[in-house]
Amino acid sequence: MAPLDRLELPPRLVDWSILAAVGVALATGLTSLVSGQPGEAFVFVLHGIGGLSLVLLLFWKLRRVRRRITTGAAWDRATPVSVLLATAALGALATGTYWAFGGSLDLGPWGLLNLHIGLGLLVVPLLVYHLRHRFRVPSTADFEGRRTALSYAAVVGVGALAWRLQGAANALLDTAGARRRFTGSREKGTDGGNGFPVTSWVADDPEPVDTETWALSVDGRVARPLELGYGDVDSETDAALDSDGRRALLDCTSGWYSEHDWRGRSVGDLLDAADADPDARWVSFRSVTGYRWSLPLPEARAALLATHVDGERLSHGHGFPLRLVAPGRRGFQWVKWVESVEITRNRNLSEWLAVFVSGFD
Ligand SMILES: Nc1nc2c(c(=O)[nH]1)N[C@H]1C(S)=C(S)[C@@H](COP(=O)(O)O)O[C@H]1N2
Ligand SMILES: [Mo]
Repeated sequence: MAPLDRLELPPRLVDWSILAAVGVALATGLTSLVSGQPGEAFVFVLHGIGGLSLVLLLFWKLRRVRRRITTGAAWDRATPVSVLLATAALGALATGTYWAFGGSLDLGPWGLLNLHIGLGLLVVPLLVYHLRHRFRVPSTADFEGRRTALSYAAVVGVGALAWRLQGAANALLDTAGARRRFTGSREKGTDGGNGFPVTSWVADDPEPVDTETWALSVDGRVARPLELGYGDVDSETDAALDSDGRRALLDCTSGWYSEHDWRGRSVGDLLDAADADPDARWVSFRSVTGYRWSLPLPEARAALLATHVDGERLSHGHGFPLRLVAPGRRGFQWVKWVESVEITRNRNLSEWLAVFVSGFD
């Protein structure tokens, strides 16, 4: 306690630093959901350091305001929301830290990371309300002094050090947290065919697709629109298109990853067969449920519409008859039960909505 007492940070500076650290944690947290390439690992590192700095700053802040909360007479209109805000923030920090150390939680269709994301998002409206009632314009006096600068550097330094120690402790104890990918995800069911987890949004739960009536359409900015039956795309049968294989890793934002040998149709071949407009820029993949996602044309050409995983025909849960395999993209972009490939000039931003509400009629 004594060394912390000597590190005196002016209250306003603590408050502003908390705001900055929350901003970093939120921005990196949201960005992390669409980051999966090794070059984007820094997003996850910053998220960890931002979160751990926040633990320290909140400790300071709560020490300062605790009497305003424990003394009933000091409560005003905004206090209940402030208490909720502190609860949500501490909850987000606790779930994030617990995850990093290998913890899990079974909440039916959701897990610990979903709870972490939910609490983190809950912080936003509560913080906006809190700021509307408690915001004070800072003065330069809040930020002056060598002592302040030193204390401040110590906070960030301790945050980064805590992050390093967390990694070392995980490795030493060999926790499940030590075996996670740079995205934080843990391995499940690699090379085991259809045996890996099935993850769908709650409302995205179609009936098994009937290949008698199912067809894949390839249209939009193409000279020759295609309509293909399952016999035309099945990589087990002889068809007009060659089958293609690829090893790729699916990394779900709910915290697991799985690497497999996928086989199916190269999207590039399909686009060639349909004579796609080379000036088009986006390829949209749509599910029978309405769920959809787009990839830039060059990336789409290198992607696969898979019929098989590790030599097994895809199960219904994994997207039979056809699912997108988009190497380097996060799992939610790997559209299942694909029935339409559309080549477009501009990206259709409605897909951001579709990934959340598809399946609702
Ligand atoms: N149509 C559709 N595709 C979908 C989803 C969905 O809910 N509906 N879930 C996505 C998510 S969040 C992930 S992680 C992967 C999971 O694929 P899997 O269920 O085969 O493991 O599929 C993606 N594709
Ligand atoms: Mo996912």
